[in-house]
Amino acid sequence: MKRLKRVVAIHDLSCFGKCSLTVALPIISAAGIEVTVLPTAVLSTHTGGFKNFVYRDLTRDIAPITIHWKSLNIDFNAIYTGFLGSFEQFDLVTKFFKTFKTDTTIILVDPVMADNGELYKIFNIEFVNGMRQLCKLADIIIPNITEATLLIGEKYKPGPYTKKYIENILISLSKLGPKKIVLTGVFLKNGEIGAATYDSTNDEIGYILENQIYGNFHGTGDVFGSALLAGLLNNFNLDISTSIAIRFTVTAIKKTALAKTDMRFGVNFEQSIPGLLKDLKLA
Ligand code: PXL
Repeated sequence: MKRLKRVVAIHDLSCFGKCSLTVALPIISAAGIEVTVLPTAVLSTHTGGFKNFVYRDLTRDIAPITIHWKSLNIDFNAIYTGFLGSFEQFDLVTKFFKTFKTDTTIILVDPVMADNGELYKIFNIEFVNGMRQLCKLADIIIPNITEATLLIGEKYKPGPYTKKYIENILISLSKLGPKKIVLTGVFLKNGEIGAATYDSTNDEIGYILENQIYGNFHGTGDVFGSALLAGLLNNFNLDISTSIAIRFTVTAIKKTALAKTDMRFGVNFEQSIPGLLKDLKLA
């Protein structure tokens, strides 16, 4: 039996309100991939819609953790970054990439910083510049439309979008450096939602669109990113991995909407895992 592939997930640990590490760890593990975690911060809840959350920044632990792992000769098939806890973490994560990247490592950066036309309240424009630098080092980035427009320095525009508009964004993003882009929150007409993919190595653009379920469900970007990476590491291509991840995310949102759970609490991805494993041909 071959050894498991291994991902290192560099995100915060929001203890309540499923997102970031509390979804990356179970989803990627369920897909047969070992997950190492590097928490960027510990929060009592995520920052989306909760007040007075506890926020413990772990910036000063990142370098010693990197040095310790290097001394153990650990290697990673993929490095998956999400919510970073401070501006200083951009340099530390860049060093982490340099320390662990090999010819075959996939660096997937989710530039978590904004949604619905707004930067998350805890971040400022300097943070956007840091994220842009980090994206330059990635193989794949998975921004939503708000993050994408911030990265390329354009004004946010609410949808529906034209294919021309989306394709300009994808190409501008690829000019930053990453060869592959998955842009989320795309819709060409009202009532649908999904992603557009761009692979600059063969200049292919794809759209994966589903019926929209209204509401602002938290943590769905992380559910999507985790399932996408699970697809890629199980050897599916970018488009198939994206459609598997969208199906998984939409199923989880539907279950959550039916149960009328508080949208801040996260989505029911747990009971959607069997379907994900079928799509990944693991069950
Ligand atoms: O899901 C993105 C995310 C991750 N981590 C924290 C967040 C958010 C979005 O609000 O606040 C702490």
